[in-house]
Amino acid sequence: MKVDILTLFPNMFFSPFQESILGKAIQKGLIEIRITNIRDFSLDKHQVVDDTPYGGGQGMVMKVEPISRAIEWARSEDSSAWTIYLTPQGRPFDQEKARDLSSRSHLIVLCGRYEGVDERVREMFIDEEISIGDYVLTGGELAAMVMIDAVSRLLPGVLGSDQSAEDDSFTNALLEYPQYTRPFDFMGRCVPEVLLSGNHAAISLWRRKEALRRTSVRRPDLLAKAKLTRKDEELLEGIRQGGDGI
Ligand code: 4HQ
Repeated sequence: MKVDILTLFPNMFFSPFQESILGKAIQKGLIEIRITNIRDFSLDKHQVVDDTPYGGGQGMVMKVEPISRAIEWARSEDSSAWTIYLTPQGRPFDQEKARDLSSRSHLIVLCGRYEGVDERVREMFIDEEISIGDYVLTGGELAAMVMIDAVSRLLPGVLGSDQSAEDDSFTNALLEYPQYTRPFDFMGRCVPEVLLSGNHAAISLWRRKEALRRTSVRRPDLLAKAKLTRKDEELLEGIRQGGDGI
């Protein structure tokens, strides 16, 4: 997958994309990320990229011409590229959207600063507006990193064989079960015995029950949307009756 990032702050991306899983995916050539400074596309002598809003009001608006040139340049290689603008006004990002985007071969991601971009950028050059959540960031850069991270790990070969994208929370619409590693006893708090039993069926059942418990307590909205089996309903009934922590 090719990803073009258009930003006024290219340096923000260097370290996050060089580390760990994403860094390896880039090294392996599974993802190709190109970071471009929108300022390079200003033809202005002083490389101006923003201006005051028509109608007055506070702050600055990102100008349409440098952005349009940057997008056209990024797109010139293939017209199939999908252009995204990150904004709180966009559609909320979720795992389903991550999966959807992971099937594209070329993303162009526009990061806004200040009061955002001239409306004509959105009308003429943006295919989709996405929000990573109902809060206000200082710019679209961190939002772009969040989105690209979630999309990248779904690409074939990015996660090692010991990490599965399919097992995660949200892929099966439930929160994940609790995890433990050594020591068995930490200050008197022990790991649930079933996890040491070697009984894989019992372990799977315990994990499913704990995932259901956690989801019903913390995210009942997710539980309502989840496709539950009859066994799941039984486990939930057990949780409700058992009074074991819920
Ligand atoms: N911003 N999800 C304002 C966000 C944001 C979000 C990006 C701040 C765009 C102009 N982006 N700029 N939330 O808060 O994506």
